[in-house]
Amino acid sequence: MEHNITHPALSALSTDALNSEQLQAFERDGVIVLPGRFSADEVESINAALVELIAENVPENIREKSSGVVRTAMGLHLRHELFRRLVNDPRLLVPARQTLGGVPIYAQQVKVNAKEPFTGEQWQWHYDFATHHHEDGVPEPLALNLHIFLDEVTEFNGPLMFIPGSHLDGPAPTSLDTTTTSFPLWTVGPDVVSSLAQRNALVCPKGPPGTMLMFGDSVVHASPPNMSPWPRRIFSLIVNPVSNRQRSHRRADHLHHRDTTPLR
Ligand SMILES: O=C(O)CCC(=O)C(=O)O
Repeated sequence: MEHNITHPALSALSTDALNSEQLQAFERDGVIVLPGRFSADEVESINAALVELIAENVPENIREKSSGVVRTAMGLHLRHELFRRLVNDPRLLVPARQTLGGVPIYAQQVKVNAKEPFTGEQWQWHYDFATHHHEDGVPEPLALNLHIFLDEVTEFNGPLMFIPGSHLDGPAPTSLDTTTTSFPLWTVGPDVVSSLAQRNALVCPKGPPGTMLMFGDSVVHASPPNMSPWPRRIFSLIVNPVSNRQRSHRRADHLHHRDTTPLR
C-alpha cells in the first residue's frame, strides 16, 4: 500500500517551527491549535490504515466498558509502517522539540482515540502527567501530547475541553479513577476543576481533519461523550525527553514504550 506521509524533512525547520507569538501562547495556555498541518489525503491514508488495526483482537486495542467497541488503539508505530513514519514526522516533532529546548525525545505512547457515533465514552477531567508519574515513575511534567484530528472535530462529536493555564501552578491534586474512563486514569476532582475554571474560561479546540493540537503534561482537560451521529477520531503521539524517561516498567509496553531511542 502506498502511504502519503512524505513531508520533506529539509524544509521542516522553517515551515514547522512555532513563531514567537505561538510560543508565548503555548507557554501561557499550555495548549495550542495548529490548523492545516496535515492534508486531507494524508488523513485519508491514516484512516484507511486504521480500519484493519482497529479490527484486530489484541490487548493494544482498548475497548469501551459499555459498548465493547475500540476506544483506543495503541502501539500503532509498532503495528503499521505508516504510523512508524508518522511518529518521525517533522510537523509533529519540530514544535515539540522546540518547546523542550531541542532535547532528544522518544515516543512514549502512540495511539488513536476513537469515539464512535452515539456511543463514544468520556474520559474524566485529568492531566496526563498524573498517570505518567503515578503509574510509570516519570519524574517531571515535560511530556507533550501531539494530536492530529482524523475527523472534523465539532462541538457535537465529543471534542476535548481544556482549562488553559491550569498548568501554571504546578500539577493539581489527583486520585485514581477506575470506573468512569475505559482504563484506569488519575483524575482531577470537581472542586479543583471548579476553582481552575473560575480563573480561566474553558476552551474547546475544533477544526477540520488534519488540524494539529499540542498540549503539555499538566494541563487539565476532559473528553465528553460523543452523542452525535458522527465519529471523532484523533491520532495522539506522546513524546517525552529521554532524560525524563519512566523509572517504573510495570505497565504494558503499549501504555508507555520501553524503547527510548530518540525520534529523528
Ligand atoms: O481522545 C480522547 O477522547 C481523550 C484524549 C485525552 O484526554 C488525552 O489524550 O489525554
